[in-house]
Amino acid sequence: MEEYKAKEIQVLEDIEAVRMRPAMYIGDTDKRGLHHLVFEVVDNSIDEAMVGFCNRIDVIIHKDESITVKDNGRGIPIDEHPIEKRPAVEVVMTTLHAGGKFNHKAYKVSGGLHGVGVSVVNALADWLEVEITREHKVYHQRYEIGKPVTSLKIINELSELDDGTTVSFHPDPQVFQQIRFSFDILSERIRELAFLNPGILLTILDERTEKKHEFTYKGGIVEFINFLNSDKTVLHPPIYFHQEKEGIDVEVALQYTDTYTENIFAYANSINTKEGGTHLAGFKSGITKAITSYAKEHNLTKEIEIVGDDTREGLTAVVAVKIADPQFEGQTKTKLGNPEAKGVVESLSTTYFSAYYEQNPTDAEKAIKKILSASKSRIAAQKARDLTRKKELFERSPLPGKLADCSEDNPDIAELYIVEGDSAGGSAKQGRDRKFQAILPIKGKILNVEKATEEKILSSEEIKAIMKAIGIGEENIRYKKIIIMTDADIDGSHIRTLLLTLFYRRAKELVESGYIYVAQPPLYKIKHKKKIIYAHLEADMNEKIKGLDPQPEIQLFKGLGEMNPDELFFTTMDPQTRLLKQITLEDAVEADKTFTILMGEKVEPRRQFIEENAKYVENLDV
Ligand code: 0RA
Repeated sequence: MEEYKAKEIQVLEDIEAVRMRPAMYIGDTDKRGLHHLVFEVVDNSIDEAMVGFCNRIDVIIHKDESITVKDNGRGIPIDEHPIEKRPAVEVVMTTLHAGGKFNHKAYKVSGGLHGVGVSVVNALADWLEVEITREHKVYHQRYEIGKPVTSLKIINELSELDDGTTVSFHPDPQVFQQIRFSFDILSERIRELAFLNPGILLTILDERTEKKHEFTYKGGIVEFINFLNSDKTVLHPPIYFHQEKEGIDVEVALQYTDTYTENIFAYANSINTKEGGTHLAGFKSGITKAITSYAKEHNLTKEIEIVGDDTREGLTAVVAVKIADPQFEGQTKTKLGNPEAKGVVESLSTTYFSAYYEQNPTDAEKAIKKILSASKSRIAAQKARDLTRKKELFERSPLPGKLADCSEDNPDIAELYIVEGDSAGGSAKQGRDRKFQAILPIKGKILNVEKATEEKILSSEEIKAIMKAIGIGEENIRYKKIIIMTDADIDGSHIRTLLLTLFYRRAKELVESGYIYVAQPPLYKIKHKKKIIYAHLEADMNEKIKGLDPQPEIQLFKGLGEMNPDELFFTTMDPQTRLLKQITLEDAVEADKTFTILMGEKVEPRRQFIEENAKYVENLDV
């Protein structure tokens, strides 16, 4: 009895610790932390798959924002824990870090914020239910805010039932700022896990929308590369190696394309290390060494110096390491810190890629030709940059001339409107609140950076003005709200897409941080007696004119220029009344593919995309 009481107190203390400082366990209590709960549960099933007992994992987002994760593994053990005198599953669900006790894998998929254990999810869920099938018996237990509210009970027994574990939970609204799961965020991670764990079937179903994805890839990270590059022109087949050295398991696949973007995904123990780290540094320096020494030995460099950046232009790569005691660092704990990983990945990459290029000289030459053109473009761009820098020093005019800046210099408060056309730019300058709203008019179709070299990009006046105004490439950016304001027509959409391509390819952090917005000017203006009503959508307009006398006068705005300055401010720029669309990055893989398809060199995937998506177009104003 004393023992039992002591355990109960321990459980309460653990729950309290997690609820007092949830960020310590899951990063934050916002969007990231919310989705982390699901990954935590899925990771447990992946562990079971990695030891070979599970080949299917299903994730369901329910209408009430609860989640179910179901696997066909052995089932969490239900027998009485010898010391705790409670069913093992209850111990796992209620005690911090209990999971590890049952784990006998060589590489534990945990560390940092990851693998904190399902008990953390339980403590942060207003309810959680676990259902375990073992030997045709179904066991069930329910918890509320981390505490068992029922005992583990057999609720079914059927000979046809397979073993497995099902965990369902609902995040506690008292803990999380908002509870709304993103299908794209969950789906990206689940697809990634399918690539990293070849042969496992992972599915995700969104019951709110009936959207469903199923992922299974036998080819692992090589298939990942094929998937990433499916709409790009590739220069050679994917190159792949898998080897262990000094206790670190290293798997790398890479392929050069004719694009200008670098697309490298790095993982440590299946965790997407978005902030990079030692394994990524080792890979980068390994590939640079292999390329530069091959180029030198075969007299291919033509006196041009190749640097690391050049070797990654157009490079798609996946680097996945498994390491016994991973150290996760960085702001979001997604940077691998283990120093030993650098040397191991570097030496394996250098050795393997050097040998590959020696054996496949045609592939090597194609890659090196591409890299040399990157070097030339970089050197030319550097010269151009040096020139403008000198000019700027001389003229002392660091900000672009057509920027109408605001007086506020705190980037948390200051906003920049990038406006299509000089006439709308003029209205915006007159109508704005000059205290915190800056206006940068742009001429129209800016350069498509997807298809341009560094040199070409840096010689574009329009792009230079945008980068300079925001402070891209400088120490601090000047605005944390960058608002794209274009006409609601085809040209406007094109300009908006070109700007988004610029930000996504050249200043991804701005997109990742949620600093990019799109202004939503109204499409309709309804004059009724002395009242003026604005509406964004046809349905919205119809709703608003219901009950008014017939012949209300309706004007369709063709462009921003049709609004006078006060009207433009009131409808589109006034923080009290405006509607802004924030651009977020939920699925980086999908975003890369979309920009490649829409803005890249290949025509066929674009034609196909347009054909497939034409049915979603509602307003087409040509
Ligand atoms: C440890 C031992 C055993 C199963 C598991 C862990 C397990 C945990 C989870 C979490 C989600 N799904 C899971 N599936 C299995 C089995 C030990 C045995 O049966 O001998």
